[in-house]
Amino acid sequence: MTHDVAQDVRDWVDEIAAKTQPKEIRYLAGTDEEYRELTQDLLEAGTIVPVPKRPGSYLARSSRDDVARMEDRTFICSEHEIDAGPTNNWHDPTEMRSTLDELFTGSMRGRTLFVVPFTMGPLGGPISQIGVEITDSAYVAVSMMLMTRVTPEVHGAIDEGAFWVKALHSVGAPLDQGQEDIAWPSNPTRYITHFPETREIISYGSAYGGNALLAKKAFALRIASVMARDEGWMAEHMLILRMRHETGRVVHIAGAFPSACGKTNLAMLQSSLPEWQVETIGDDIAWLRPGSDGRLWAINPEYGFFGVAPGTSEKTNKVAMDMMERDVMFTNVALTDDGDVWWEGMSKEIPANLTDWQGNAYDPTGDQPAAHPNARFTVRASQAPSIAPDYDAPEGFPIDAIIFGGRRPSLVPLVLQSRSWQHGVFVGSTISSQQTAAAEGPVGQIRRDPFAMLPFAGYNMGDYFGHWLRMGEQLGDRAPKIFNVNWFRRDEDGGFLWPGFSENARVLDWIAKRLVGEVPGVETPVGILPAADELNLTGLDIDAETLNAIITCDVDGWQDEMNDVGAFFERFGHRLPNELSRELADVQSRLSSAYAAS
Ligand code: OXD
Ligand code: MN
Repeated sequence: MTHDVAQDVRDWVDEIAAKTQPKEIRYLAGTDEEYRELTQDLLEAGTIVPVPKRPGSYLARSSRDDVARMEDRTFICSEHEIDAGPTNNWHDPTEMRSTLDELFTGSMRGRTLFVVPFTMGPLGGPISQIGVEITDSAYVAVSMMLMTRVTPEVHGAIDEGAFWVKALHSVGAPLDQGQEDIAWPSNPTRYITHFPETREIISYGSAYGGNALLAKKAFALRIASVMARDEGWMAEHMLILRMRHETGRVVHIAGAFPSACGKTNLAMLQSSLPEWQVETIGDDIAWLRPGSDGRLWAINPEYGFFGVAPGTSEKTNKVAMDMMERDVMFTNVALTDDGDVWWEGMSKEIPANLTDWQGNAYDPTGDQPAAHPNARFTVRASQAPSIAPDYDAPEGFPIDAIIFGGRRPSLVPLVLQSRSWQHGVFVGSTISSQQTAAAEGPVGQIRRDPFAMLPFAGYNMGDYFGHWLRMGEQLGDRAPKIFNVNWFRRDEDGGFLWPGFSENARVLDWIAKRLVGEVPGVETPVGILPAADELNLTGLDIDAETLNAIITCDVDGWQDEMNDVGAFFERFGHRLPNELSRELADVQSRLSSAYAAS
C-alpha cells in the first residue's frame, strides 16, 4: 500500500527546503529499488566501494575527522538549564535555533534533500513510535534503510494524527554550480542538538553514526527518554536477548553496557552450556513499558545493527561473522587485495597488501591500525542467524532480568545480584567503564556512565534516576530482578581472568537460577554473589584462586569505590533522589561492619 506524503510532513519539508535550498527533494519509500539507486549514486560519488567477496556489500570511508559520536558537540537544548542536568551540554534553545538557522541557510545547495519516513518498532505497535528524517546525505539515507523500518505508511499514520518526531540533518557542505563533490562531505563545524520539549532533533556537520543516523541515539535514546519520563515508560541503552533452556523454559534479559563493551557479542552469544540457547532480539536499544499483566515488556525499536567491527571474529562472535556474509554497509574497515574486508582482531595474521580505512596502502610495520578502532558494520537485524523468529513482535517480550555492566579491570565481580529494585537502581547509577573508541575522548580512562546512558539521557540524570525508582514502585513484585556483571577483570600482567564470550552463558545460567531461587547466593555488602559451586563450570579450565578473585567482595576496594560514588553523586545536587543517598549510606555501613568483622 502506498500513501501520499502527509500534509504536515510536506509543510515541514517545504519550510526546510526554502531555507536549505537543495537542488531537488526526494521522498523515500524504503524500497529495494531505491536502496539500489542510492548505493549506485554513492559508488559514483566515491563515498563507497564494493566489497566483492560479500555480495551486496560496500565499504564507506569517512574523512579522518568524522569517525565517532562527538559528545562535546552534542547538546540538550531544554528551556531550563537544570533540566539538562550536570552530565549534558546545555544550550539555550532560542540561541541554538538561531545559530542553526544561519548554518542551515543554503546548506543543501547543489544536493538532494532526502525525506526518510521511519518507524521504530512495527508500525502501530503499543511501544512503537514514528519519525521523519530529512538529510542531504545518501549514505545516511541508505544507512537509515538498514537501521530502521523506512515505510511510506508513516505518512498515513501522521495524517491520522499520530505523534511523530522531526529529525533534521545536513552535512553542511553545499555545492556551488560546477563544483566537484568529495567522497565524504561534512563540515568541521558540528552540532548534534536536541529540543526535548518539542521532541525535535537538528544535526549539522557530521555524517557519522549516531551524529547523523538520527533515529538511533538522538531519537531512540535522548528524545525517547524524555517522552518515556513523561509517559511512564523507559528508553534504555540495552540489548535484549532470550535464553531458551532445553526443558522449554525461556528467560528474557535486557542489558545495559556502555558503548563498545560487547552488547552485540552478548546479544549473539553462542552458549557454551548445551542446555541453553540464546536468541537475539536487540543489540543496542530497548524501549520498555509495563504491560497489562503488570510486567515490564520490551521491544528493540531498531531494524538493524550498527556494530563495532574491530575485535569481531569467528571466535568472539561467529553469529556476527555469518551475518556479515552479504548485504552489509561497512564503514572505515580495511580492504584485502582479494576484495574482502578486514579489521584488527578478525584474524591473528594481518593479510598482506591491505588497504587501510583511509584508502591507502597499509604499512603493517607502523603503529597505526588498518581499520579505524570505531569502524562499523551496518546490517539488517533479520540477517543474524541467531535472531529470534518473533523478534519484531509488536508487544515485545516480558523482561525477567536486567543486567548492568562495564569494563572494569579490577574490583567489580563477575556477577552480583542487587538486593532490591532500589538497590539495583543504585547499582545502575554507579556503572563505570574504561572508555572506548565509540566516542571521541581518551580511550582507557575509567568514567562513570550511569545506566550506560551518560551520553544518551535527554534530561537531568538525577531525574532519570528518580524515574527508574518510580517505575520500580509501579512494577512492584513484577519488576525484573537486577544484576551487575563484569567480564573484564584482569591479572597483573593484563590478561583476562574470565574467558568471556560464549562462556558468559555460565553467568547467565546463574542469573536464571537466581530468578527461580534455585541457588541461594552469598550475601555481601555490595549484593548477592555466587558461591563457587553455584556456577556451572563443567568443561571450563579455571583455577580456584582465579575464580575466587572474581567472585569475592574486596571490602577495602569497595570502600574506596563508594567514596568515589559519593563524590559523583554530589554533582546532582538536590536532583539526586534521597533513596540513592540512602542506598549509598547502607552499602557504606555494611562495608564498615564487614571491615570491623574481618
Ligand atoms: C553505539 C554507541 O554506536 O553506543 O551503539 O556508540
Ligand atoms: Mn550503543
